[in-house]
Amino acid sequence: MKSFVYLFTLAVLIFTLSVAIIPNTHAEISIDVDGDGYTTDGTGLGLDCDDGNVAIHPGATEIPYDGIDQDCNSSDLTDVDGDTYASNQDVGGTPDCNDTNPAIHPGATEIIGDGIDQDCKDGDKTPVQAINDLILFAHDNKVKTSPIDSAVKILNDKNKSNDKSVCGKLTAFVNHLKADKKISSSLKDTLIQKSTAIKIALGC
Ligand SMILES: [Ca+2]
Ligand SMILES: [Ca+2]
Ligand SMILES: [Ca+2]
Ligand SMILES: [Ca+2]
Repeated sequence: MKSFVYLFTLAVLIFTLSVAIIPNTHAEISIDVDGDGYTTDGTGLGLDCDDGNVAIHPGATEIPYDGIDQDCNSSDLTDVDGDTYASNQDVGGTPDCNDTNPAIHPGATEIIGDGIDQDCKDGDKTPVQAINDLILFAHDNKVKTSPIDSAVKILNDKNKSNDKSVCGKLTAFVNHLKADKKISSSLKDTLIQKSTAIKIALGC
């Protein structure tokens, strides 16, 4: 019995010593090589996605379009104005022709005749170009345009005094659209939106 107690005590002593002497190989080693306070194991100020660059860490100033993720949010900044369209400096996707203005992007509402290309397509439009495009778009969608067929001629005849008559023609076209039950509501909405934009440009 004595020898058993002796052996047991010896075993406990050896185990205790081994735990104390052998280093824990699984322990995390916190590293902050670049000294920005962010580490490779998330201790300190947080996890650093590049421990070799002091300008890269969570909360760092993001530099747009450089292909580098400075603020460690997993991507470079390619949409500065936050309109969900990446800048034309970015490769791929639908480009934003003005990444400092959220009202300008592909598919945005074009304000006719203001000198600015809001929808990033074909530049700004004059009211005449817009009516021409409206007529072509309507014909492509098999919609009759008789109320506005003379509008382009009226706006192009260099006689400003009759330009306002186009307002009435556009109103008649919109009423004709509203009454036509064969036109889908989405197409109707698009045509009415385009017509309304031209009326605004003409000061109707
Ligand atoms: Ca860093
Ligand atoms: Ca960047
Ligand atoms: Ca934009
Ligand atoms: Ca415009």
